[in-house]
Amino acid sequence: MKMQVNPNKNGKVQHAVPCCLFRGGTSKGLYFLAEDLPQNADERDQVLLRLMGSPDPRQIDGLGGAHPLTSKVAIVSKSERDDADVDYLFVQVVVDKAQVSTAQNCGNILAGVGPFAIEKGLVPSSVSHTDVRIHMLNTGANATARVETPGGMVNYQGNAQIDGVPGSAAPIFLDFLNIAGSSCKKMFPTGNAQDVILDVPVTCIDNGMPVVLINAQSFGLTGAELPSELEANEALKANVEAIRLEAGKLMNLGDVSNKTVPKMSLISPALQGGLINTRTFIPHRVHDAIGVLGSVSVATACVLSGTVANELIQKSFDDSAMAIEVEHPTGQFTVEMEVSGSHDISQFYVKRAALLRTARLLMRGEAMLSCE
Ligand code: NQM
Repeated sequence: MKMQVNPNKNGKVQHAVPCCLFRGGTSKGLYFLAEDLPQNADERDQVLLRLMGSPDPRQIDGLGGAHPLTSKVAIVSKSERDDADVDYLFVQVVVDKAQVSTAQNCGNILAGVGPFAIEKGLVPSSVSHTDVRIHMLNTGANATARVETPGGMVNYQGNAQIDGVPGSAAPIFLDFLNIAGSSCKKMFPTGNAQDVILDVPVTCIDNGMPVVLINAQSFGLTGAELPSELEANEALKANVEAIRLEAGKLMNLGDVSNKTVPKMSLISPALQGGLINTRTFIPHRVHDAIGVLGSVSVATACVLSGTVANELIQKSFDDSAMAIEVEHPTGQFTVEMEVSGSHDISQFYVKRAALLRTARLLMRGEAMLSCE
Protein backbone atom coordinates (compact mmCIF):
# COMPACT_ATOMS: atom_id res chain seq x y z
CA MET A 1 0.00 0.00 0.00
CA LYS A 2 1.55 3.28 -1.07
CA MET A 3 0.58 6.08 1.27
CA GLN A 4 1.86 9.55 1.93
CA VAL A 5 2.09 10.73 5.51
CA ASN A 6 0.78 14.15 6.34
CA PRO A 7 1.26 15.02 10.05
CA ASN A 8 -1.02 17.66 11.59
CA LYS A 9 -0.64 19.97 14.59
CA ASN A 10 -1.99 17.42 17.10
CA GLY A 11 0.64 14.87 16.27
CA LYS A 12 -1.95 12.76 14.46
CA VAL A 13 -1.35 11.79 10.91
CA GLN A 14 -3.56 11.56 7.89
CA HIS A 15 -2.62 9.14 5.15
CA ALA A 16 -3.55 9.97 1.58
CA VAL A 17 -4.97 7.10 -0.43
CA PRO A 18 -5.38 7.68 -4.19
CA CYS A 19 -8.94 6.99 -5.31
CA CYS A 20 -11.75 8.09 -7.60
CA LEU A 21 -15.42 8.61 -6.83
CA PHE A 22 -17.75 7.32 -9.55
CA ARG A 23 -21.45 7.05 -10.00
CA GLY A 24 -21.89 3.58 -11.38
CA GLY A 25 -25.45 3.08 -12.67
CA THR A 26 -27.75 3.95 -9.78
CA SER A 27 -25.04 3.50 -7.15
CA LYS A 28 -22.01 5.50 -6.09
CA GLY A 29 -18.69 4.41 -4.65
CA LEU A 30 -14.97 4.79 -4.20
CA TYR A 31 -12.74 3.12 -6.79
CA PHE A 32 -9.21 2.09 -5.84
CA LEU A 33 -6.30 0.42 -7.54
CA ALA A 34 -5.61 -2.75 -5.55
CA GLU A 35 -1.98 -1.64 -5.11
CA ASP A 36 -3.11 1.48 -3.22
CA LEU A 37 -4.81 -0.52 -0.45
CA PRO A 38 -3.38 -2.99 2.08
CA GLN A 39 -3.02 -6.46 0.59
CA ASN A 40 -4.11 -8.10 3.84
CA ALA A 41 -7.94 -8.37 3.74
CA ASP A 42 -8.51 -7.50 7.44
CA GLU A 43 -6.30 -4.40 7.23
CA ARG A 44 -7.94 -3.41 3.95
CA ASP A 45 -11.40 -3.71 5.51
CA GLN A 46 -10.38 -1.51 8.46
CA VAL A 47 -9.09 1.12 6.04
CA LEU A 48 -12.32 1.01 4.02
CA LEU A 49 -14.50 1.30 7.13
CA ARG A 50 -12.57 4.38 8.23
CA LEU A 51 -12.53 5.98 4.80
CA MET A 52 -16.30 5.52 4.41
CA GLY A 53 -17.04 6.64 7.99
CA SER A 54 -18.63 3.37 9.18
CA PRO A 55 -20.08 2.42 11.56
CA ASP A 56 -22.31 5.49 11.76
CA PRO A 57 -25.83 5.95 10.34
CA ARG A 58 -24.70 9.26 8.80
CA GLN A 59 -21.13 8.21 7.90
CA ILE A 60 -20.40 11.78 8.88
CA ASP A 61 -16.64 11.33 9.30
CA GLY A 62 -16.14 9.58 6.01
CA LEU A 63 -16.95 9.54 2.32
CA GLY A 64 -19.89 7.13 2.43
CA GLY A 65 -23.34 8.43 1.51
CA ALA A 66 -25.26 6.97 4.49
CA HIS A 67 -27.15 4.39 2.38
CA PRO A 68 -26.09 0.92 1.17
CA LEU A 69 -26.27 2.17 -2.45
CA THR A 70 -23.72 4.90 -1.75
CA SER A 71 -21.46 2.95 0.61
CA LYS A 72 -19.71 0.84 -2.00
CA VAL A 73 -16.15 0.20 -3.08
CA ALA A 74 -14.51 -1.18 -6.23
CA ILE A 75 -10.95 -2.50 -6.07
CA VAL A 76 -9.42 -2.94 -9.51
CA SER A 77 -6.15 -4.38 -10.81
CA LYS A 78 -4.69 -5.61 -14.07
CA SER A 79 -5.71 -9.22 -14.63
CA GLU A 80 -3.32 -12.12 -15.12
CA ARG A 81 -6.08 -14.08 -16.84
CA ASP A 82 -6.24 -14.71 -20.59
CA ASP A 83 -9.99 -13.98 -20.65
CA ALA A 84 -9.88 -10.67 -18.78
CA ASP A 85 -8.15 -7.29 -18.86
CA VAL A 86 -8.85 -6.35 -15.25
CA ASP A 87 -9.95 -7.98 -12.00
CA TYR A 88 -12.69 -6.25 -10.00
CA LEU A 89 -13.47 -6.90 -6.36
CA PHE A 90 -16.66 -5.34 -5.04
CA VAL A 91 -16.84 -4.46 -1.34
CA GLN A 92 -20.09 -3.49 0.39
CA VAL A 93 -19.29 -1.32 3.41
CA VAL A 94 -22.14 -1.58 5.89
CA VAL A 95 -23.28 1.89 6.95
CA ASP A 96 -24.14 1.44 10.60
CA LYS A 97 -22.10 -1.64 11.54
CA ALA A 98 -18.35 -2.26 11.47
CA GLN A 99 -18.87 -4.80 8.71
CA VAL A 100 -17.72 -5.12 5.15
CA SER A 101 -18.77 -7.85 2.79
CA THR A 102 -17.35 -9.32 -0.37
CA ALA A 103 -20.07 -11.99 -0.43
CA GLN A 104 -22.00 -10.18 -3.14
CA ASN A 105 -21.19 -8.66 -6.49
CA CYS A 106 -22.51 -5.31 -7.75
CA GLY A 107 -23.42 -4.69 -11.37
CA ASN A 108 -24.03 -0.97 -10.89
CA ILE A 109 -20.57 -0.34 -9.50
CA LEU A 110 -19.32 -2.62 -12.31
CA ALA A 111 -20.45 0.07 -14.77
CA GLY A 112 -17.69 2.39 -13.51
CA VAL A 113 -14.94 -0.24 -13.67
CA GLY A 114 -14.31 0.08 -17.42
CA PRO A 115 -13.91 3.89 -17.32
CA PHE A 116 -11.77 3.67 -14.16
CA ALA A 117 -9.50 1.04 -15.72
CA ILE A 118 -9.00 3.21 -18.81
CA GLU A 119 -8.46 6.39 -16.77
CA LYS A 120 -5.81 4.57 -14.70
CA GLY A 121 -4.04 3.19 -17.79
CA LEU A 122 -4.78 -0.46 -16.95
CA VAL A 123 -6.33 -0.93 -20.38
CA PRO A 124 -5.18 0.81 -23.57
CA SER A 125 -8.01 2.73 -25.16
CA SER A 126 -9.08 2.49 -28.79
CA VAL A 127 -10.11 5.45 -30.92
CA SER A 128 -13.91 5.13 -30.83
CA HIS A 129 -14.85 2.64 -28.12
CA THR A 130 -12.95 0.27 -25.83
CA ASP A 131 -14.14 -3.14 -24.70
CA VAL A 132 -12.93 -3.85 -21.19
CA ARG A 133 -13.07 -7.51 -20.17
CA ILE A 134 -13.68 -7.68 -16.46
CA HIS A 135 -13.20 -10.65 -14.18
CA MET A 136 -15.50 -10.27 -11.18
CA LEU A 137 -13.56 -11.66 -8.23
CA ASN A 138 -16.56 -11.91 -5.90
CA THR A 139 -18.20 -14.59 -8.01
CA GLY A 140 -15.63 -15.70 -10.60
CA ALA A 141 -17.86 -14.60 -13.48
CA ASN A 142 -16.88 -12.29 -16.34
CA ALA A 143 -18.42 -9.28 -18.02
CA THR A 144 -17.46 -7.06 -20.93
CA ALA A 145 -18.04 -3.33 -20.67
CA ARG A 146 -18.11 -1.28 -23.88
CA VAL A 147 -16.94 2.25 -23.07
CA GLU A 148 -17.00 5.19 -25.49
CA THR A 149 -13.44 6.49 -25.99
CA PRO A 150 -13.42 9.01 -28.84
CA GLY A 151 -9.82 10.06 -29.50
CA GLY A 152 -8.69 7.59 -26.84
CA MET A 153 -10.31 9.48 -23.93
CA VAL A 154 -13.23 8.20 -21.86
CA ASN A 155 -16.41 10.04 -22.85
CA TYR A 156 -18.94 10.62 -20.09
CA GLN A 157 -21.39 12.86 -21.97
CA GLY A 158 -24.18 11.36 -24.02
CA ASN A 159 -27.86 10.71 -24.53
CA ALA A 160 -28.28 7.44 -22.66
CA GLN A 161 -30.82 7.65 -19.85
CA ILE A 162 -31.28 5.14 -17.08
CA ASP A 163 -34.16 5.35 -14.64
CA GLY A 164 -33.08 6.42 -11.17
CA VAL A 165 -30.42 8.85 -12.45
CA PRO A 166 -31.26 12.41 -13.53
CA GLY A 167 -30.19 13.57 -16.98
CA SER A 168 -28.28 11.55 -19.52
CA ALA A 169 -24.75 10.29 -20.08
CA ALA A 170 -22.64 8.17 -22.42
CA PRO A 171 -23.87 4.58 -22.71
CA ILE A 172 -21.94 1.69 -21.20
CA PHE A 173 -23.08 -1.69 -22.48
CA LEU A 174 -22.53 -4.59 -20.11
CA ASP A 175 -22.51 -8.13 -21.42
CA PHE A 176 -22.45 -10.89 -18.83
CA LEU A 177 -20.90 -14.33 -19.23
CA ASN A 178 -21.13 -17.43 -17.01
CA ILE A 179 -23.13 -15.74 -14.23
CA ALA A 180 -25.53 -18.63 -13.49
CA GLY A 181 -25.11 -19.81 -9.90
CA SER A 182 -22.60 -17.01 -9.22
CA SER A 183 -22.77 -17.36 -5.44
CA CYS A 184 -25.07 -20.36 -4.95
CA LYS A 185 -23.34 -22.79 -7.39
CA LYS A 186 -26.62 -23.37 -9.27
CA MET A 187 -29.05 -21.01 -10.97
CA PHE A 188 -31.89 -22.65 -9.04
CA PRO A 189 -30.04 -23.73 -5.89
CA THR A 190 -32.99 -25.54 -4.32
CA GLY A 191 -33.46 -27.57 -7.52
CA ASN A 192 -36.99 -26.18 -7.86
CA ALA A 193 -38.67 -23.41 -9.78
CA GLN A 194 -40.81 -22.80 -6.71
CA ASP A 195 -40.55 -23.63 -3.00
CA VAL A 196 -42.60 -22.84 0.06
CA ILE A 197 -40.75 -21.21 2.94
CA LEU A 198 -42.64 -20.45 6.17
CA ASP A 199 -45.91 -21.03 4.26
CA VAL A 200 -45.02 -18.48 1.56
CA PRO A 201 -44.43 -19.53 -2.09
CA VAL A 202 -41.04 -18.30 -3.28
CA THR A 203 -38.58 -18.72 -6.13
CA CYS A 204 -34.91 -18.89 -5.17
CA ILE A 205 -32.65 -17.95 -8.05
CA ASP A 206 -29.06 -16.89 -8.69
CA ASN A 207 -28.36 -15.65 -12.18
CA GLY A 208 -25.66 -13.20 -11.15
CA MET A 209 -27.22 -12.30 -7.79
CA PRO A 210 -28.98 -14.52 -5.25
CA VAL A 211 -32.58 -13.32 -5.11
CA VAL A 212 -35.75 -14.67 -3.48
CA LEU A 213 -38.90 -13.67 -5.37
CA ILE A 214 -42.18 -13.42 -3.49
CA ASN A 215 -45.54 -12.27 -4.79
CA ALA A 216 -46.31 -9.00 -2.91
CA GLN A 217 -49.85 -10.33 -2.44
CA SER A 218 -48.48 -13.02 -0.12
CA PHE A 219 -47.97 -10.19 2.38
CA GLY A 220 -51.25 -8.42 1.55
CA LEU A 221 -49.39 -5.74 -0.43
CA THR A 222 -50.12 -4.32 -3.88
CA GLY A 223 -46.43 -4.06 -4.74
CA ALA A 224 -46.84 -0.37 -5.57
CA GLU A 225 -45.89 0.77 -2.06
CA LEU A 226 -43.09 3.30 -1.72
CA PRO A 227 -39.74 2.04 -0.38
CA SER A 228 -40.24 4.29 2.68
CA GLU A 229 -43.64 2.67 3.39
CA LEU A 230 -42.12 -0.80 3.17
CA GLU A 231 -39.20 0.19 5.39
CA ALA A 232 -41.65 1.54 7.99
CA ASN A 233 -43.59 -1.75 8.09
CA GLU A 234 -41.89 -3.62 10.94
CA ALA A 235 -44.10 -6.74 10.69
CA LEU A 236 -43.36 -7.05 6.98
CA LYS A 237 -39.62 -6.60 7.52
CA ALA A 238 -39.63 -9.32 10.19
CA ASN A 239 -41.47 -11.73 7.86
CA VAL A 240 -39.18 -10.98 4.94
CA GLU A 241 -36.08 -11.46 7.09
CA ALA A 242 -37.38 -14.74 8.55
CA ILE A 243 -37.88 -16.10 5.02
CA ARG A 244 -34.47 -14.76 3.96
CA LEU A 245 -32.67 -16.59 6.77
CA GLU A 246 -34.34 -19.87 5.78
CA ALA A 247 -33.75 -19.25 2.08
CA GLY A 248 -30.06 -18.56 2.69
CA LYS A 249 -29.60 -22.11 4.00
CA LEU A 250 -31.52 -23.63 1.09
CA MET A 251 -29.53 -21.55 -1.41
CA ASN A 252 -26.12 -22.85 -0.23
CA LEU A 253 -25.31 -19.50 1.35
CA GLY A 254 -25.30 -20.79 4.94
CA ASP A 255 -26.12 -18.40 7.77
CA VAL A 256 -26.93 -15.13 6.02
CA SER A 257 -27.75 -13.09 9.13
CA ASN A 258 -24.61 -10.99 8.52
CA LYS A 259 -24.64 -11.23 4.73
CA THR A 260 -26.18 -8.86 2.20
CA VAL A 261 -27.49 -11.76 0.10
CA PRO A 262 -29.94 -13.09 -0.84
CA LYS A 263 -31.89 -9.99 -1.91
CA MET A 264 -35.66 -10.19 -1.43
CA SER A 265 -37.77 -9.03 -4.38
CA LEU A 266 -41.50 -8.52 -3.87
CA ILE A 267 -43.09 -8.88 -7.30
CA SER A 268 -46.42 -7.63 -8.58
CA PRO A 269 -48.15 -6.91 -11.91
CA ALA A 270 -46.46 -4.27 -14.06
CA LEU A 271 -47.90 -0.75 -13.84
CA GLN A 272 -45.96 1.13 -16.52
CA GLY A 273 -46.10 -1.20 -19.51
CA GLY A 274 -43.20 -3.42 -18.36
CA LEU A 275 -43.37 -7.14 -17.71
CA ILE A 276 -43.23 -7.21 -13.93
CA ASN A 277 -43.02 -4.77 -11.03
CA THR A 278 -40.54 -5.07 -8.14
CA ARG A 279 -39.70 -3.77 -4.69
CA THR A 280 -36.38 -5.17 -3.52
CA PHE A 281 -35.02 -5.45 0.01
CA ILE A 282 -31.18 -5.32 -0.31
CA PRO A 283 -31.72 -6.95 2.15
CA HIS A 284 -32.80 -4.55 4.94
CA ARG A 285 -33.19 -1.23 3.17
CA VAL A 286 -35.48 -1.13 0.13
CA HIS A 287 -33.78 -0.30 -3.17
CA ASP A 288 -34.87 2.97 -4.83
CA ALA A 289 -34.54 1.09 -8.14
CA ILE A 290 -33.17 -2.45 -8.47
CA GLY A 291 -29.66 -3.86 -8.67
CA VAL A 292 -28.20 -4.77 -12.06
CA LEU A 293 -27.53 -8.44 -11.41
CA GLY A 294 -30.59 -8.49 -9.16
CA SER A 295 -32.70 -7.49 -12.14
CA VAL A 296 -31.00 -10.13 -14.32
CA SER A 297 -32.06 -12.74 -11.74
CA VAL A 298 -35.63 -11.38 -11.66
CA ALA A 299 -35.82 -11.27 -15.47
CA THR A 300 -34.52 -14.83 -15.65
CA ALA A 301 -37.14 -16.04 -13.17
CA CYS A 302 -39.86 -14.43 -15.32
CA VAL A 303 -38.90 -16.58 -18.30
CA LEU A 304 -38.90 -20.06 -16.73
CA SER A 305 -42.26 -21.82 -16.43
CA GLY A 306 -43.29 -22.64 -12.87
CA THR A 307 -41.59 -19.79 -11.01
CA VAL A 308 -43.68 -17.41 -8.87
CA ALA A 309 -42.75 -14.68 -11.38
CA ASN A 310 -43.85 -16.69 -14.40
CA GLU A 311 -47.13 -17.60 -12.66
CA LEU A 312 -47.72 -13.93 -11.92
CA ILE A 313 -47.12 -12.69 -15.47
CA GLN A 314 -48.80 -15.74 -17.05
CA LYS A 315 -46.69 -15.66 -20.17
CA SER A 316 -44.98 -18.43 -22.05
CA PHE A 317 -41.62 -17.69 -23.66
CA ASP A 318 -40.27 -19.28 -26.78
CA ASP A 319 -36.55 -19.93 -27.00
CA SER A 320 -35.26 -16.71 -28.44
CA ALA A 321 -33.75 -13.34 -27.76
CA MET A 322 -35.96 -11.04 -25.72
CA ALA A 323 -35.96 -7.79 -23.79
CA ILE A 324 -37.49 -8.04 -20.33
CA GLU A 325 -38.67 -4.81 -18.71
CA VAL A 326 -38.39 -4.99 -14.93
CA GLU A 327 -40.23 -2.14 -13.21
CA HIS A 328 -38.96 -0.68 -9.94
CA PRO A 329 -39.79 2.32 -7.69
CA THR A 330 -38.11 4.88 -9.97
CA GLY A 331 -38.79 3.45 -13.43
CA GLN A 332 -37.82 0.41 -15.45
CA PHE A 333 -34.77 -1.71 -16.15
CA THR A 334 -34.37 -3.52 -19.47
CA VAL A 335 -32.53 -6.83 -19.51
CA GLU A 336 -31.72 -8.34 -22.90
CA MET A 337 -31.65 -12.11 -22.76
CA GLU A 338 -31.27 -15.11 -24.97
CA VAL A 339 -32.52 -18.37 -23.46
CA SER A 340 -33.35 -21.94 -24.32
CA GLY A 341 -35.44 -24.60 -22.59
CA SER A 342 -37.72 -22.12 -20.85
CA HIS A 343 -40.47 -24.70 -20.24
CA ASP A 344 -38.38 -27.07 -18.15
CA ILE A 345 -36.01 -26.27 -15.31
CA SER A 346 -33.75 -29.20 -16.22
CA GLN A 347 -33.30 -27.85 -19.78
CA PHE A 348 -33.24 -24.15 -19.00
CA TYR A 349 -30.16 -22.29 -20.19
CA VAL A 350 -29.41 -18.56 -20.44
CA LYS A 351 -27.11 -17.96 -23.40
CA ARG A 352 -26.74 -14.24 -22.94
CA ALA A 353 -27.70 -11.40 -20.59
CA ALA A 354 -26.86 -7.81 -21.41
CA LEU A 355 -27.93 -4.34 -20.40
CA LEU A 356 -27.30 -0.65 -20.59
CA ARG A 357 -25.86 1.46 -17.80
CA THR A 358 -24.11 4.79 -17.54
CA ALA A 359 -21.36 5.92 -15.18
CA ARG A 360 -19.61 9.17 -14.42
CA LEU A 361 -16.30 10.13 -12.86
CA LEU A 362 -17.30 12.51 -10.04
CA MET A 363 -13.97 13.11 -8.33
CA ARG A 364 -10.38 11.97 -8.54
CA GLY A 365 -7.82 12.59 -5.87
CA GLU A 366 -6.88 11.23 -2.50
CA ALA A 367 -9.08 10.01 0.32
CA MET A 368 -7.68 11.05 3.68
CA LEU A 369 -7.36 8.31 6.25
CA SER A 370 -7.16 9.48 9.82
CA CYS A 371 -4.82 7.40 11.98
CA GLU A 372 -4.68 7.55 15.78
O1 NQM B 1 -27.57 -6.40 -8.22
C1 NQM B 1 -27.70 -3.12 -4.85
C2 NQM B 1 -26.99 -1.80 -6.73
C3 NQM B 1 -27.06 -3.10 -6.01
C4 NQM B 1 -26.41 -4.27 -6.54
C5 NQM B 1 -27.89 -4.30 -4.05
C6 NQM B 1 -26.36 -4.38 -8.00
C7 NQM B 1 -26.60 -5.72 -8.62
O2 NQM B 1 -28.01 -1.30 -7.15
O3 NQM B 1 -25.83 -6.05 -9.51
O4 NQM B 1 -26.11 -3.47 -8.75
O5 NQM B 1 -28.67 -5.14 -4.44
O6 NQM B 1 -27.26 -4.36 -3.00
O7 NQM B 1 -25.90 -1.24 -6.83
